[in-house]
Amino acid sequence: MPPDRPADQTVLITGGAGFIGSHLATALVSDNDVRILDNLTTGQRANVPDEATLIEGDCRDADALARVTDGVDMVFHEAALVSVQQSIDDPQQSHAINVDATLDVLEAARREDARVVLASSAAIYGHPERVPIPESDPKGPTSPYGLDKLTIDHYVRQYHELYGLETVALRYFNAFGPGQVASDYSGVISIFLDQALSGEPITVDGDGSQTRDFVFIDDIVQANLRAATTDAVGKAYNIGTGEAISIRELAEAVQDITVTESEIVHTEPRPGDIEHSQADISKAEAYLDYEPTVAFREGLARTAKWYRTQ
Ligand code: UD2
Repeated sequence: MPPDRPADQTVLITGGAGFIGSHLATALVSDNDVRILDNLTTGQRANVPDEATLIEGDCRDADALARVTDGVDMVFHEAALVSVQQSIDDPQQSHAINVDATLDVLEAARREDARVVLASSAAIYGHPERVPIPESDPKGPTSPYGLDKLTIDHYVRQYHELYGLETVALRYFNAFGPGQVASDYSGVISIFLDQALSGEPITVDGDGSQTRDFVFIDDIVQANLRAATTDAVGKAYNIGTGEAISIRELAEAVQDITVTESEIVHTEPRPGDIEHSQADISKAEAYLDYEPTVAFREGLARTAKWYRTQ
């Protein structure tokens, strides 16, 4: 069994000032030399741990990328345009940030012979034929975001097959936790907590029967650490919990945990929304020894606690 986390490595985290990247940086800094490349569009300098080196720049800036990848052993590529809606509004921008930049990162990694762990997404499945979804099921992304993630999910595997580069794609389901800042474009948990803690109505799209597999940030980090050391490279893995809850249940859990007076209101269903999403995580369990450790209610409580301090 390989070690469960990297040590004494020179590591680059793109998007390391963002939600997932900064948690990953925090987990890695004590045992590794951590560099972060982030253009600070959505990421924040304050998220970056003191021991990490932040280079402010874009993955598509050849000079900045060459500088941060010089001598690097592994790259966690978290930088992305994460909003499905923004990708629908501007597919070219999504392609540039999500695909072109990833190719630049892959080329730089190829020069350095560095392992690449990619942030892929459950969005590549689109409307699944069944849940839980195994990795091998059909892909039918319903947004430019999903299509872009599918493209790079393929690219990282191809870089393994064509050039022998050690690559792993992690298909994140709905990640949440402290540090995920609420905005029109952010995940539903951050939006609901923000609404509940400011006494605003909690806005459930449609009847709220749609379901999601919400995975707490600590488990997303765990999956990345395992992907960094595994021998089972050249593969893609679902990273969720294997469980799903409905958006209505989520809204009620948020009411409960925040002890808010906010009411739940139902708005129009979101056009093209995915009805059910739930990961089959048996491949990650088998190859990465990945195991979800934070139960949904506990993760929600920890996230609510963080929001209170904001
Ligand atoms: C999320 C990610 C996306 C991708 C995907 C993978 C975000 C913003 N998007 O898309 O990047 O990785 O997961 O599975 O994290 N909803 C409400 N009220 C609100 C906001 C949302 O009811 O105010 C509903 C929404 O209609 C949907 C569900 O909550 O049914 C989840 O929405 P989301 O935007 O958090 O995430 P999703 O699954 O569309």
